[in-house]
Amino acid sequence: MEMTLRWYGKAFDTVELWKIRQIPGVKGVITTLYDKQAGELWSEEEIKSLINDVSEQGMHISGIESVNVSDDIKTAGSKRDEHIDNYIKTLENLGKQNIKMVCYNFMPVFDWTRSELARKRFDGSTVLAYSQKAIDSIDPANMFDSIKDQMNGTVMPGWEPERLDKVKELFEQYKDIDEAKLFDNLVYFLKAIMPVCDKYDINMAIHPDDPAWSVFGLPRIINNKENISKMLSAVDNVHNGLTFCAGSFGTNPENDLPDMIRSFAGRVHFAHVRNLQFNTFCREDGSAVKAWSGVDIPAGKPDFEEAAHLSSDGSFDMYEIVRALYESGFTGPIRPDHGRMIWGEEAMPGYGLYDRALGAAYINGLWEAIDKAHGGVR
Ligand SMILES: [Mn+2]
Repeated sequence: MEMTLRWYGKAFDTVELWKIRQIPGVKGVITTLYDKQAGELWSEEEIKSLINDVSEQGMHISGIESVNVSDDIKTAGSKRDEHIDNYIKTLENLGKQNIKMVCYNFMPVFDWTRSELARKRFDGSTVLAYSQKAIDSIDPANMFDSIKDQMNGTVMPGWEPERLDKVKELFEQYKDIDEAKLFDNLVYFLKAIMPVCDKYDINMAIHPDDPAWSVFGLPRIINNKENISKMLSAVDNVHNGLTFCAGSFGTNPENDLPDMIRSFAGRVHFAHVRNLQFNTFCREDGSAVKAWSGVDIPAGKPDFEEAAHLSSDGSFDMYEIVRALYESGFTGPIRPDHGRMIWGEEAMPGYGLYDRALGAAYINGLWEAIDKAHGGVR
């Protein structure tokens, strides 16, 4: 694996690259052209300039998160083929610059959903949190208003004001899209881009839906082992792979994360590693669940908050997650995911420097220990 950190680019990120470079073991960043709209072409010049911004700080780009997929591609809208052409050319331009991992998602309307961006924890840190009760009481058209004051003046990915202005139109665009149609549109997209991925050896890494169940009645197709298997076999090409996001799949405690990692060995091209603390959880019918990690979660509508990466701070067994990555032969970029806001830092919620740096150090420690227990082969 290669330890990396996500970075939103010079113009958008509150965290500077020279600081990221001082995190032990981090030489690569995961980045994007943050001001590009989904469906737009990324020119070679723009990509070169991004590479230059990173390399002048002594670092390199380990992958792109994300090249966003447009709503027309997701809904088979009138501009689908035009946008797919642009996507193919973008991949070609990235491939020519030796960028070989591209993360994307196929979620309708909202890239991810949380009800709070700054819930206070027992230690005074603040974290992103999800309460089903709160979500159930929000009109999706007002979702942006409900959290915009918590963004610390930043623009969060998937929550750009110009996009959220169009929320009603977006819901209209998705009204006839059920899970089967969304899946067909994903397969259509993947089949169209596989030739350019084969040519440049680009690993596509779809990001799971977050949370891993339907929100506001929107369809969800990348949320559990069964659906991932279906997606990987529908386009059975090694370049059609997965971002294993522990925090997203893990929103459903019945998703056995180590088992999923092992089952998808060879198709996991990117890993997001983080921990969640469950306060309550139940299935839609109200029944309690047994969490894969063995922790007891009181039954009740889903309520979880993001925790520090350390296992004992949340509900996941992080050692088992990292061990499954190691033992399944994972070689791609890995990054700590959302961090808590600590030590008075003001940054994009989830994307401050301090707690993500602690996360990187902790994951590196787990990896080293697991590697040495296996004889230090990697
Ligand atoms: Mn993630």
